[in-house]
Amino acid sequence: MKTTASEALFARATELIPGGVNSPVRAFGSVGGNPRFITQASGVTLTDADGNAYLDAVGSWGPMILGHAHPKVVAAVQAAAQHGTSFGAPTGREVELAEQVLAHYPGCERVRFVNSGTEATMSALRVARGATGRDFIIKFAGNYHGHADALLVAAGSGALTTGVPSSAGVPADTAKTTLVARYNDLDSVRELFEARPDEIAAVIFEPVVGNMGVVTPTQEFLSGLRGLTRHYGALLIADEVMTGFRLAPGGAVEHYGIDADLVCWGKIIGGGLPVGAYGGKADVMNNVSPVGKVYQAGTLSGNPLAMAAGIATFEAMAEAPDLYEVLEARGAQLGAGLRAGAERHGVPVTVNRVGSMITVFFTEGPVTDFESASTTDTEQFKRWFHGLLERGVYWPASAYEAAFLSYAHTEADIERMIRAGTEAFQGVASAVAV
Ligand code: HOZ
Repeated sequence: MKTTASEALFARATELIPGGVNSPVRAFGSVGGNPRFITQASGVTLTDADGNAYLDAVGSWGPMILGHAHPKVVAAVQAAAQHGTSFGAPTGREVELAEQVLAHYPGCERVRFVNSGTEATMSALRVARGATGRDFIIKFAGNYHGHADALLVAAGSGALTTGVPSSAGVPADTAKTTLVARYNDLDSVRELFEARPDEIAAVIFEPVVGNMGVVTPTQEFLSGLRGLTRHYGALLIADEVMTGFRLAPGGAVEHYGIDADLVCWGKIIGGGLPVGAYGGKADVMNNVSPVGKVYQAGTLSGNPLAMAAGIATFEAMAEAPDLYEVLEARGAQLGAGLRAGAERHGVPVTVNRVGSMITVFFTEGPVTDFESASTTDTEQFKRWFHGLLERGVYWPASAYEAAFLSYAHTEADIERMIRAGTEAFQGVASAVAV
């Protein structure tokens, strides 16, 4: 596979941009090799600067639930752009998208649009602190909620991939207010509440973790979190940036029946344009300025192009009544196929999946929390990743990220992924045997 154009671009980029990328995992640092510079995407296919085509399993890390460059979304963005790209003033599209988001989350009565998932979680925390008058928060090891100071403690995703789960540059006083519990372990949460019964503003969590690879919650954990937060007067914040509108129309909140006080979204609601949002009950959200005293603002918040792309995405999703069945069927097919492929070549793996989010951990498992996720063999993953890439399958370049499927993936695409994955497992097995 010729990669000279990507190599030349990466060489130029590294002289201009730290690590040559604008988001760490893209640099291929943990898997080695040269990142592919993408020139275009359509449906399930990515094309790089050398003209190589890849079957995509990343889906821009979640937004592309319909596949890339969906005609309806592209047309909506083009039409919106003709009328201006930013006004810094309210628009009807914001109202329309807010109606769409809230209609799917009956527990939420107000929503505020921002520009990224990071802004959404950061703002939700501020609301929780403003509403409760408390400073401390609880997060879970290996959960990732964007790169705001308070949340870059024991973080997953790129922070975990690059080995800096607790970032430099976060003031010690800020990090001190972030308490870290263990995912799927209620006792670890209870202990933190018992030590500070009146000081914890909120528990923030990924209802399905996508950022230490896919890790699912137990029902007991979910209902226990609700019970503990209620008992201690703290808010429960569900970070649905990855899972919102992906696991079900009402995301993980609907899928698992979670009663959250605040929900954060991103990715799908912007149809691939930069967007985030946070919402909740009116009494909680009315703490936000200009109604309340919690300040949060943004020149590009509610941007007309992002709103248009989000609305068009919702319309196209509504026109696909079998959307969630198809996503589940493709996910199940891929999960079963990869498990069988690994078994055929004697490679011990744990495949965690919910709907169209999936991770292959190179470990016996089970993988239920950060400690067990960390047992994945990153050398084996690396080999497997490159095995896929050489065979034209673009998988997340990290052992600790989720792959995302789309409605555009056909059974035949998944078969192709399984074939490539199985051959790549053979490569892993031969390397182990040497
Ligand atoms: N850390 C992001 C996914 N969890 C990756 C973002 C990107 O590199 O685009």
